[in-house]
Amino acid sequence: MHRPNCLLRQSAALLLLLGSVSGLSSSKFRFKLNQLYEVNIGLENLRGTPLAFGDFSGQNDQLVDLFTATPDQKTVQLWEWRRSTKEFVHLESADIKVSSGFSVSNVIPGDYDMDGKLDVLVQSTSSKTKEVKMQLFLGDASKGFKEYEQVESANDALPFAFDYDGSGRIALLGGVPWSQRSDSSAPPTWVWATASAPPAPANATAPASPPKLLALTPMGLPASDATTKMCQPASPHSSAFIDLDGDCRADLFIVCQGNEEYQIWTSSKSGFVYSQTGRLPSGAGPVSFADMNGDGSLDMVVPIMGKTQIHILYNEQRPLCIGAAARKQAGECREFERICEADKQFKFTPPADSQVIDVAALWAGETLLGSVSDFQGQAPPAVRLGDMDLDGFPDLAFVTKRGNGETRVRLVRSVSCKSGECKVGSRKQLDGRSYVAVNDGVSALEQLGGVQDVSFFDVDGTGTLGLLVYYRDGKGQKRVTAMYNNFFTDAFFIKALACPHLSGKSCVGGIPGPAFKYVLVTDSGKKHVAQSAQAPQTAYRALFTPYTVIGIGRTNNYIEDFSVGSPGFLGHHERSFEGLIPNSRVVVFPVNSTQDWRLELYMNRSESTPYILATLLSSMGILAITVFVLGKLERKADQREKQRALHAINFDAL
Ligand SMILES: [Ca+2]
Ligand SMILES: [Ca+2]
Ligand SMILES: [Ca+2]
Ligand SMILES: [Ca+2]
Repeated sequence: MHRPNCLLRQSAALLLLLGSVSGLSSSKFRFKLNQLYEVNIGLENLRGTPLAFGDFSGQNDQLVDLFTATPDQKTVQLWEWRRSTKEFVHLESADIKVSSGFSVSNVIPGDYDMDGKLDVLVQSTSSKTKEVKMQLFLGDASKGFKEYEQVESANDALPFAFDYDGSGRIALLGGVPWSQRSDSSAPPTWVWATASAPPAPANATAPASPPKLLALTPMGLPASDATTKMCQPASPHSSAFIDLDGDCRADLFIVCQGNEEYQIWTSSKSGFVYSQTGRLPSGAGPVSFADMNGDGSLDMVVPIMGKTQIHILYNEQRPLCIGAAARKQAGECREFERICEADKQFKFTPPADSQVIDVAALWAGETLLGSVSDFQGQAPPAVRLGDMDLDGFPDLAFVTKRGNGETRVRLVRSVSCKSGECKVGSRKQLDGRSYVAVNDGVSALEQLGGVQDVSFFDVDGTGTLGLLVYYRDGKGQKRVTAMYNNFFTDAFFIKALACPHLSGKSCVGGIPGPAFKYVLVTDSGKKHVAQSAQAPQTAYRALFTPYTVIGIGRTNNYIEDFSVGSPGFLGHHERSFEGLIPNSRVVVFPVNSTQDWRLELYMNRSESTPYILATLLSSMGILAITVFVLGKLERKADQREKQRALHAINFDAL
């Protein structure tokens, strides 16, 4: 299905029209003004901390369910999204209790056994010993979860999800495990991955025991890389599985112990190869990634905790070939047809040259919130990146604190720079962006005090990113609420998700590490390539949704080139699809050994669909009436004609 063909488009349009019949009566999220609205979506009764998003029921609708921890952090709860009532409902049968002496610190949802149903890995920490217990629960997509295996414990830092062997299966990467903690000669990084099934003994009568889905082994690296050791992840860390050299294949980004340096290991056919070590700004909080300047490379956004600065460290790669014929010959730029080509010379802007957003200059007297209060095993809240206005450039959401302890969610929009005003990067060659405070239409956010954390999510599945806000109310109770984004409902988007092809039709967890790279046209008509990543971080309540929302601005054109990369080591790790329709949901099933990737396209209902349907139905009605009336007139005329003919014959007979 390389090109979504005409028939597909027509049937999609028909489905869309039929779908909107039910949509005509739904007005839960119809608002008039361009602003944020706090919405009642069943979370009023929730007490606890949000942990992760996942699609438990797996209806392929890209609506998400929410995993939370109870206030005492002893139980994981699942809040399931009900389509009919448009609200979350606590699914009590899916509650998971953790062992006594341990507190839930994180969950990593995903399809661990590849049966098309969502499973969940629960990470809980002992505050006394720092042991991180990990339990894998397999889901049944309706009632809840059953414990499958006790995974070997980690020590202190939380392991995060990646693809170890290019199979599309979820594996975990972490530091020295609990069982090796006193062995000073133990390798610094370890992997929890699916062990290959042991061959059944020839004379066995009983079935072989089921394979371990997350068996512990030291991290294997190509023999050629014996010189540099992979560093042990810091605790807490913001390590990620994300494409950083531009080949659309996810690489490893590890925040090393001490929180001053990071290492990048690029993915290749032979495994993970050492690329570079870099420095983080001092006092760095959790690193977030997004293509901030829309040049096709994923950049770093680093808050300085408890201070007022957010640093943007640009990923400097070969630029696209635009009006640079000479450089094209020298191979200094990236051609449009080869947007998923690696640039081995890539590097990040050093901290001294980073672009800095000064929070205090936008909101006087406010600093970044340094920690989430009253949460054990915590990490500082990250800067959340999402394209709120769908213009193709990520915007920021974060939590600030005033001197008197009041906290607020703040939104910063990325806007274009006046030409030449902000050249960024170490050689001042990249186009930067300007960042402006969003102060209008956010009164719903202003009213919320005691905010602890925020994340982006698409509330009703229509493609605009709303907010999930975690706060403590006046009585100190842990609460969660949602904000509906009614600012920019007229811009276009693509919602993308890459899934393991083994899981068959349904897609619940996605796979770790896919990259989406695409050619966009800005509102001013300029072409550029941008990149997005699918849930690149999974430790420390990273709160990514399984799908990726990609803003494509107000140009209602087909997407010329939409490239998808998966971490596979075999054969083809990327494919490009042409002619995607704006406002559609795209589900890709990569088959890395062949070019047989499957792309499914779903159209989203737009605001005007009910009117189009009404117009279509009324025109059909008018046509039907016209046909009926004309038919009747015709019959009458026929009868008259016949009678006249009859009279004529009788007259002649006389
Ligand atoms: Ca499963
Ligand atoms: Ca890569
Ligand atoms: Ca970039
Ligand atoms: Ca934006």
